[in-house]
Amino acid sequence: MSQDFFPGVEGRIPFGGLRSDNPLAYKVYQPDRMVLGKRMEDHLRIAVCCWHSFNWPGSDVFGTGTFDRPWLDPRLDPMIGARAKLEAAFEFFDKLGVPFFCFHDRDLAPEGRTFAETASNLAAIVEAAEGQMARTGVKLLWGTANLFSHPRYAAGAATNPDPEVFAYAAAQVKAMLEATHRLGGANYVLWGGREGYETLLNTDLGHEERQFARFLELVAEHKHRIGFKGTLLIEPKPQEPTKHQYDYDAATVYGFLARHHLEGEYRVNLEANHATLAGHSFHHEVATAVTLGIFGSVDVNRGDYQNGWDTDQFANSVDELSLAIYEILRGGGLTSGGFNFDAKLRRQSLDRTDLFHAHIGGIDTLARALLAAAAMVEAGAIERLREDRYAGWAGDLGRSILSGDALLEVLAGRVATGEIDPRPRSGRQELLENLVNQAIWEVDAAPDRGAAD
Ligand code: XLS
Ligand code: CA
Ligand code: CA
Repeated sequence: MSQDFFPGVEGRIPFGGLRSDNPLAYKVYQPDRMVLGKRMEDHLRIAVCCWHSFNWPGSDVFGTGTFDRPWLDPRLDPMIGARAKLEAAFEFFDKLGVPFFCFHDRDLAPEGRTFAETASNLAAIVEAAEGQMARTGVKLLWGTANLFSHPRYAAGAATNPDPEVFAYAAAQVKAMLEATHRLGGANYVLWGGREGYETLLNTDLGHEERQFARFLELVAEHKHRIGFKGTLLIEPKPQEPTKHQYDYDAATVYGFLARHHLEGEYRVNLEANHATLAGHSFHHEVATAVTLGIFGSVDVNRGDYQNGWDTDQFANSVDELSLAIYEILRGGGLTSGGFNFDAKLRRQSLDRTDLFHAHIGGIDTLARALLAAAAMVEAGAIERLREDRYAGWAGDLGRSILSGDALLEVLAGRVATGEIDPRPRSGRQELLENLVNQAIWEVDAAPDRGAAD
C-alpha cells in the first residue's frame, strides 16, 4: 500500500487569502494571526475526527461504501488495514495543518475475537499513534469508547438491563481512558450512544438513571486514580440512534449531574447538529452551558433545514457560528476544549481530496466567525445594551429583591401605593441583530485587519 495516501495535495495547505484561486489554500485561517491578543490556532484548537473522515466508507442505509479508501478494504487483515488508516489519518492532519485529532477506540483499533485480543489491538495502535504524534506534533483533543456499534450494546451500555453489559462497557471505557491518558489527551468524551430507550413499555427509567449515574461516578473515580488531568465531557444528543436519549441537551445533562453531585467532574461537548435536533439553536446550547458553568468543547458541523436528523455536514454559516463563538469568548474562551470537525462528506464526494475541500471550508468558516465574534466583543455595543437592560437590578429595589430582604408583602405594599409602576421598555432585538451583521460585514470589508505581522 502506498505511503502517500493524498498525492493530490503536496505539503502543508498554505494560506492564500480571500482573493486566492487555489482551492487547496486557506482563505481566512491563519494559525498565527492574533485575535484579541491570542493566536487564532489557540482560540480554535481545531481537531479532525477519525470516525467520519477515516473509518466511514460512504455507506448509508440504502447502499454500500462509495469512497476511495484503500485502508478500509475488507480483504485486508484488520490490523494491517488499521495501521494504514492511522498513516493516512496522520498524513491528512499534517497536510491540513491542524493541531488536534479525536477518535473512538474502534475507529482505529479493530474489535478482536476476545476482549484480550481487542485490548492488545488497541495497545498496538496506541503505540503506533504515539509515534505518529511525535513525528507530526499533532495532539489528541479527546478520546472516547464506542459503546454503541456492537450488538451487545443494542439496549444501551451503562443503562443496559443486563449488568454484564454494564461491566463490559466499564472495561472498555477503562482501557480507552487509560489510552487517552497515555496519549496526553486534553479531554475524554462520553456520548451516550444508546443510553436511552425505544419504548417505555420495557424500560425502568429510575433504574437506568441510577445505573448511568453510577457509571459516571466510576469513570470519574478512575480518572483520578490514574492521574488523568484532562476534562471529562458528556455529549448531549436528543434522539438517534434511540428514540429518546437521556442526555437530551445541555440543560438536561446539567440537571442530571447536579442531582448526582457530579457537576464538578463533568462538562459538556456540544455538537451543533445535536442542538438543532433538540429544537435549539447552537447559540442557545453554548450560552446555556457557559451560564451553567459546564461548557467544555464543541463538535462543529451543521444539519439541514429541510430534514430533521443528524446530517453532520461541514459548517458553512459564519452567521450562526459567530454567535456561538461570541458566547464562548464572553465566557473566557476555550480551555481544554476545541472545535472538533464531527462532520462527514456527502456520499457522492468520492475523492480523497474532497476531505481537504470539506475541512478547508469548515476551518475558514470557523476562522471568519471568530473574527466576527471578536469584532462584536471589541465594539462592546451588544454587551452594553444587554447590561443596560438589567441596570435596574443594581439599584436599591433590585438588590433588595435578590438579597432576600424584600418579601412578597413588602413588594406588594410598594406596588399598591403606586411607588412602583413599571413602564415597558424596548428589547431592541432588531438593533442588536443589526450590530451582529455590522460586525460580520466589517470583517468582510477589512478581511486582513488585525493580521499578525
Ligand atoms: C454521534 C456523536 C458521536 C460522538 C462521539 O452522533 O456525535 O460521534 O461525538 O461518540
Ligand atoms: Ca459528536
Ligand atoms: Ca452527530
